[in-house]
Amino acid sequence: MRPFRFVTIAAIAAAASCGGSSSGPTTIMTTPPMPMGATANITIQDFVFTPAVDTVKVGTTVQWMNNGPSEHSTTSDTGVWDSGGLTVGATFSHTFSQTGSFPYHCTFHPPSIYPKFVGTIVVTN
Ligand SMILES: [Cu+2]
Repeated sequence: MRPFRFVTIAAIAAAASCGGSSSGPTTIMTTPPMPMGATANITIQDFVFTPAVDTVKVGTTVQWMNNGPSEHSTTSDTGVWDSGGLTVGATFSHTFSQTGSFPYHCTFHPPSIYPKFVGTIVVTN
């Protein structure tokens, strides 16, 4: 990978240096290579997150969808993310870039009243 990438950059530099004046658009990828993260889906219902515990790899984007009928949120217990109010059918996504265990709840139906309406995202390498 590394030798190929170096050669590619060298080729682009060479092309740019001998181009001199701007002769039309040059196609150069400006977006750095991003790791293709997986996605995981969690549904929110009255009153449960499914799956309640989801183990994902670093870089995974987790998407919550509210299947209602009430308005809900997915809110990190430690302030890592907060969807705010999600109406029926609304989604919220968060990409996990660090390992750890991330508990969350719904601010509209707090664990003090709905002790089983909680979830945890476990992020591993
Ligand atoms: Cu709720």
